[in-house]
Amino acid sequence: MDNLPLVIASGNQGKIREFKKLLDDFPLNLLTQPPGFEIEETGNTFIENARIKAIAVSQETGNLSLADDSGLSVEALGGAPGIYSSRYASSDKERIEKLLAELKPFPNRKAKFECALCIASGEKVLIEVSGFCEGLITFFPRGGNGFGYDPIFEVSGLGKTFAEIDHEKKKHIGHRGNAFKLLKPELTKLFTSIKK
Ligand code: ITT
Repeated sequence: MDNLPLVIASGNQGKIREFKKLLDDFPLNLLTQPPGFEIEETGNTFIENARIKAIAVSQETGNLSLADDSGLSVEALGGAPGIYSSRYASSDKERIEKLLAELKPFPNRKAKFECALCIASGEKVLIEVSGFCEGLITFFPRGGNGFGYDPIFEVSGLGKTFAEIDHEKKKHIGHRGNAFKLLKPELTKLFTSIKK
């Protein structure tokens, strides 16, 4: 059987790089969404936004699609930036600076990354899962790997930020990797049902 086409419904290159590694083992023909494709994220939760993106891209392309809605929720900021993580400021650098400035008065540095994944076929949601990773917000950025808020997120119990560990390690302990652990068996079932 030919590899199954799956469109990664994301314009975020950091996420796309991680997806490519996570989906390595599957007989998939990974495609990117049409250039310039934009969809308004009107949901109130990560899962709602993942659903909105997956359905829109699947309807646009006629292929199965996989969307990720993710973000960082900081306890002392009442869960902000949360679903607004990418809209919090206009570049990774500015987002990090803004978050460190807002958190400055608070001794509580606890934070949590969440990743909701959705696979859709047209308007139909086939799989949805969520993964998490707990940690602390550092006082200064550390490390050169990854993307987004990685340099200021120190993983609980590890003493290193996401930007100080490699892809392989993030794949095992990160929120996206944890969501993928739940997605994998469902994806295998989906392949089996499509082949029948
Ligand atoms: P798409 O919607 O096109 O996928 P986006 O960047 O707008 O791209 P989101 O709406 O899901 O995606 O926003 C997620 C933001 O949360 C992202 O831009 C990062 O700033 C942050 N984020 C998510 N996962 C992250 C990770 O693994 N490491 C660091 N930052 C992350």
